[in-house]
Amino acid sequence: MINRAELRAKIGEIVNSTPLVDIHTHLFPPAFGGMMLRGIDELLTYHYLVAETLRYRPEKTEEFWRMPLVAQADLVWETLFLERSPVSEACRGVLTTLKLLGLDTSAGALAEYRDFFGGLSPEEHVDLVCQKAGIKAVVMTNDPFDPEERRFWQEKYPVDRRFLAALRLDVLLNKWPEAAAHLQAAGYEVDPGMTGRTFPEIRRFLEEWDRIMNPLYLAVSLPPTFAFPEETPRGRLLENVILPFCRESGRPLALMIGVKKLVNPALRLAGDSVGRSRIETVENLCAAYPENKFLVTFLSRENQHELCVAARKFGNLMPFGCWWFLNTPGMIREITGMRLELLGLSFIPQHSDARVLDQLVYKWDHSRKELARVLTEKYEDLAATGWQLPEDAIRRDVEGLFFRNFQEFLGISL
Ligand code: FIX
Ligand code: ZN
Repeated sequence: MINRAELRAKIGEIVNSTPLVDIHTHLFPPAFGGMMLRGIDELLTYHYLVAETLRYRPEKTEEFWRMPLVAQADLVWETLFLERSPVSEACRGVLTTLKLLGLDTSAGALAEYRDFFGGLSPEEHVDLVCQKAGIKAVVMTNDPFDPEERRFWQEKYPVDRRFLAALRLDVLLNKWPEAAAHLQAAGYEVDPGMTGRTFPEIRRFLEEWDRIMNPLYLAVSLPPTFAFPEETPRGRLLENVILPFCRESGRPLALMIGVKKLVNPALRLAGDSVGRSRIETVENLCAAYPENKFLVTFLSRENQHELCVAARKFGNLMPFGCWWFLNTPGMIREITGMRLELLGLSFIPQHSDARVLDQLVYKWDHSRKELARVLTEKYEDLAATGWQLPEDAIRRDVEGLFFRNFQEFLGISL
């Protein structure tokens, strides 16, 4: 008869101690200067918390954006932590991070927290957070159309091997006229009508940035209405440039589907919403391009089950993460349980989407807790059949979920 308490404890220990690769973040290493966000004021002004704060103070929205960062953080702290209990996932996350970094959350002393973070060099801070969160490496979101970021790449920033690149294509695929103007200015022979040498020149652009960044994958976020095939600039670029490049370079294409951009522009980065997407689009791509590899995450809860079913049909489809509005304990449990039941261990359970270095501490603490809960339930069901579950089998499974599935899907070793 299994000893449930022993099994539960063993699973928890393995999940909490297994290092992981965080396959999608918006983090940058210290070499990227001001693009690297860290510390309590950046934690408190995370766009999730800005949206929650402005719900209580909608009249302050325009004024909020004119405030200096510290004043914004003070307002968030006052609104969400002092005037009421910080029960939301994003609020709880700030407190989990402070607690796990050894700070006294009962004091509620912002000045003390500011002193603590102010005393850490960027390099020390990365070491501390990666150790606390059990991080082997994070994958960044790298935009070759961003003038600030482009400068760091062209200055050949010193490499921190814990920060891996992903080539982000949102401007190219979702804002073609802007991208065409940028590419023309950069000396590529493209035109908005996509005639002449436009496709081979965009291929040259991709090859140039692939050489500079050495990205693990190419990525794009897409609206719920995303369809393929599609006679649009996006559809033509995918068919004629992106998919051939990914196939020939061996780079997966990450499709992050279901974002309704700026439904409330006044909230800026916090203004995006969610819509139910069409699984047929993913099925069409996986079926028509069997040599291509697709990392896919949907933003809508309603797309999760059909993503699992589609992944059962296509080995070149790798579901990943509980993205954004789905990165909550309840959704992580629901989605991970569904994936374990339909896909076994052939998926990537989570990514943090962290924008602030310190978020890795809470996002992974919270996710590891929920993953351990769901895995325990499934292993208990297994053990109840008499199946043996030695520790090294559980460790092998968790390493698969936390980094091996990703590196095997990429066809590399991280
Ligand atoms: O497209 C994306 O990478 C999204 O994750 C972001 O745009 C979003 O703002 C975010 O950070 C969600 O967690
Ligand atoms: Zn993201």
